[in-house]
Amino acid sequence: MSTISVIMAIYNTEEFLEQSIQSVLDQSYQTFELLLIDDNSNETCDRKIKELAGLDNRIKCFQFQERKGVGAARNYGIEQASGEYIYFLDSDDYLSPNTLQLLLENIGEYDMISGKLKRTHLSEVTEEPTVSDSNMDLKDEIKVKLFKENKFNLIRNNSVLNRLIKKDFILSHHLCFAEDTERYADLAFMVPALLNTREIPYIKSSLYYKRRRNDPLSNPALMQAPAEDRIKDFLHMYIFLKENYTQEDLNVFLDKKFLNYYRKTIVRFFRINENVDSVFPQLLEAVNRIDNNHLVTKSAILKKEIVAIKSADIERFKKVNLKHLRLRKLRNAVKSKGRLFTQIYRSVFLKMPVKKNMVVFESFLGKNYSDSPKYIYEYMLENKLDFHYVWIFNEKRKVPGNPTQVRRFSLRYYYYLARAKYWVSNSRMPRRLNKRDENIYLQTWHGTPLKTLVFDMKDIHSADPKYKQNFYKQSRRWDYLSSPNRYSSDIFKRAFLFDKEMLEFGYPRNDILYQKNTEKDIFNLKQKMNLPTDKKVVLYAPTWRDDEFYARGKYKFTLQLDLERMQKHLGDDYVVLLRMHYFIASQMDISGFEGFVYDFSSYDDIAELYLVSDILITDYSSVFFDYANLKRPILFYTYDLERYRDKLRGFYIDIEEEVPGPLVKTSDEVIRAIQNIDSVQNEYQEKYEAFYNRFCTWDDGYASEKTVKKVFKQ
Ligand code: C2G
Repeated sequence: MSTISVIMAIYNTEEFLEQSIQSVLDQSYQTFELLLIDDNSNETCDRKIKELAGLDNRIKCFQFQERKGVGAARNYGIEQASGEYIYFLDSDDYLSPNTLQLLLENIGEYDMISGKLKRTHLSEVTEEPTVSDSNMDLKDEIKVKLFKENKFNLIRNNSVLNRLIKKDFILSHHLCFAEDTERYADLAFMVPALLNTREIPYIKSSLYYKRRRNDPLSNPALMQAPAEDRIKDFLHMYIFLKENYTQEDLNVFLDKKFLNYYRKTIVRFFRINENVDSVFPQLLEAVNRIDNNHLVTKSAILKKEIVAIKSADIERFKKVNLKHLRLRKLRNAVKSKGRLFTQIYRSVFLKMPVKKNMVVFESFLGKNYSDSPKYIYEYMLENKLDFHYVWIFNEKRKVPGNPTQVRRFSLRYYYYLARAKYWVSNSRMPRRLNKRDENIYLQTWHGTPLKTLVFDMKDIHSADPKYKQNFYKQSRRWDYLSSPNRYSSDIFKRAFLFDKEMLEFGYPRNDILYQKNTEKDIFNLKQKMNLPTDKKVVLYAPTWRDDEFYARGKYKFTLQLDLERMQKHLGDDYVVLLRMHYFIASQMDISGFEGFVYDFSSYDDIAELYLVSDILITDYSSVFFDYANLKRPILFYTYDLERYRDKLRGFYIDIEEEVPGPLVKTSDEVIRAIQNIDSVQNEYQEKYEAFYNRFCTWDDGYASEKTVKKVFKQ
């Protein structure tokens, strides 16, 4: 039995380490040693390494006393390895159980064999083939790369990962990683490896999961470092390889790689003019090594730019580069209407002066007239404050006070956002908007958190994998943040990394629950909604599921309430209002239930629905924190609690202990609880009071007033 030495360089990856190591221990091929090279990680990570090293006596630990980088750590691993084969695994990645077996079974006389690299944001991937599945079609899927084309294309991803390599081959060609660069160190290893091989087999079902880190701020991966560092490493490696190897096919590959990288990354980096100075000397050194023949097919402007760099005249280069950037902008602008508008926004609207008395409001991404922005606006309107009001909507609608209405992402949208001094919104605004120095941005947010938020979240299961990164950038612009209770303030500070002014006045959106909770107002509302006034109302308002979507922002929802049974048992006394979350794109089918079920999913303001309903059914939505202000009964229809809490999101409070109502799992339990709602209420009275005291005492009907006085100094 041959031994595989799995080499893992580790630097501060304690949160991923266990899974990574476990995936090696779980391999179907068990003759291996696992070398952990700790590149001077922090204490928490050290502790984790020691703890995990005790799991199995095939794990061997080595520790650097100072940080040397991944290249040095891997080279050290090769020196220490006793196996006939070497395999590199990064300490935040993990393997499918049969990866090593498949590689070893098929390497034969070759020096190296490759498997497939899959990128993922998740810690768990389900669609892995099993050993027996993949054995069946093994012959078909092993592709031997014969290098008919340029063999260096094999390292388009620059990486040594998921390749099983014979140790003799490494030693006889003195293959080692670069130690003087943090990134691209693999190329120093892979280039001579390829120069010395004719063929490399590739086996598709041997899987390596490469983790895309979703939190580049708290714990960046190497490639998530600032652009300047990455560029400098790239240029360094390009120069090194050009200096050391002259083979024609390698040179074609390297120049192509350089020019692509230049176009895609370096030119963008130069959008800020001063950036040129920091990399110019190294860039000049690199460009001097380009073979002119490889420039022939390139665009005129790129050629001109390369010539300008070669002249070593930085001012001349800056001029040409500026032209290139302008040309690019123009090309982008004509490509789509959206881009054109953004260009006009940047180059025209943002140059116009800011209007001191203009306020732009947006609620739930322009979907409706609701939530705290609505109540702040109405307070300002009723008190006749001297402002020009603008609302962002997806469609035109009737709104009191006749404000200016703009369609989201229209040219007017950009115009008003550029000119208004104040922005009031309950969710994030797109990154492409620039906040100006005079701008004041009030973020009202949209709920007391039950589900973990942003930087408290681990894996991101939603349709937007760049969520954390984008959130961070977008939330840096918030000047004020509304908070409904002390609990939320504490979480917002941590989970949003928010350090500006928290408005601890309760939620403006809940003012109405104190001001309009009268029989007369409720009667009027029911009439406005065309609801029967002689029946009790049950409101069902669930949240969305992060992993069920058609596309970004368009989530699926399958109704799990048995409407037929509900009608049979409750139909004489109750009507049911369905209210889907604003992300849900699925249409509710309520045909056959007319007069019993009403779909209020596109109704503007859920606060009005709270007022007319006698019982709320929800799940993990923040709606119950608001509804509790009314002290009316709440049922938690949590049919997928384990999956939602333990896999998708995680909660801040113990839902089984702390919420002010029962957790029910079936339609029958929902029906029974409604039939016995008085005894449910009695049973939960104490918990309800404790809940109210913890989450609802800041709401008193005056949050809008206090907010306006603070933000608008009125
Ligand atoms: N909402 C609604 N109808 C629903 C669910 C929610 O109108 N069926 C509104 C409520 O105002 C609610 C808000 O959208 O408070 C946020 O909805 P959540 O279900 O709590 O989910 P999410 O949008 O993910 O926000 O801190 C709060 C969290 O960020 C949750």
